Amino acid sequence: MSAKEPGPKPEHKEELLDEALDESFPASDPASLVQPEGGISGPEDALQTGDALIIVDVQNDFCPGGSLPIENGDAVVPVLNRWIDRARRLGVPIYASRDWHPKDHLSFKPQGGQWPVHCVQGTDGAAFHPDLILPPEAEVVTKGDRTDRDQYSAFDSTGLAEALRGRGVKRVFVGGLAEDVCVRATALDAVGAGLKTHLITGATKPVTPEGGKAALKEMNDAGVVID
Ligand code: VGL
Ligand code: ZN
Repeated sequence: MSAKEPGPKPEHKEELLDEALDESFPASDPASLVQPEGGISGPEDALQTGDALIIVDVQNDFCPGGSLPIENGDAVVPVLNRWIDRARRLGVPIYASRDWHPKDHLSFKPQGGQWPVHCVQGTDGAAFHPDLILPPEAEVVTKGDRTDRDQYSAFDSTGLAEALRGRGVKRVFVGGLAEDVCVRATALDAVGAGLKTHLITGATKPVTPEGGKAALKEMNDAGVVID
């Protein structure tokens, strides 16, 4: 009889550890990805002082289970949380737009419009996705709140361009929902407002794949940097 218990084989233990590391880190050398500020490196490292982060319509109705669900719409949330974290560390302003319709909005099918009833003011469907970590200093940009017209762009009659100019913002990073509707319109207007504009491709999803493709081309042709 040996004093030692015949525990699991060492090779097995190492395999488990390797698996655990692979799950928590995107690359094989985790230490190289840790930033001095304590973050993990990723595309959001492109964000710098003088930029702004624009998060478009990450609301329950545009996510699975909502009334105008976008396939994998909620997949943008963890990615945007990393961008928000980076923005907070740098003091970069964060703007979060919301579609905020009256219950008889002209874009709704019962009113003869194109869309199912969605993002009705004050409803759970109009709330931001519960996992989106919006800090208190994030500015909410409300749009689509007039009965008789739609506002796909976060720049449409919201004062956003003026607010960005007032803060000296020269470059914006745009993500959210939907890539072929409100993200598209917002990114195109950002270019129109003279801002260097980047689309965060890892943080946006389209209503339809074809719409997404067309929107990407259109944004690219307009000068949006497709990251
Ligand atoms: C949106 C459809 C209707 C959007 C808003 O936020 O992309 N899409 N209203
Ligand atoms: Zn809408």
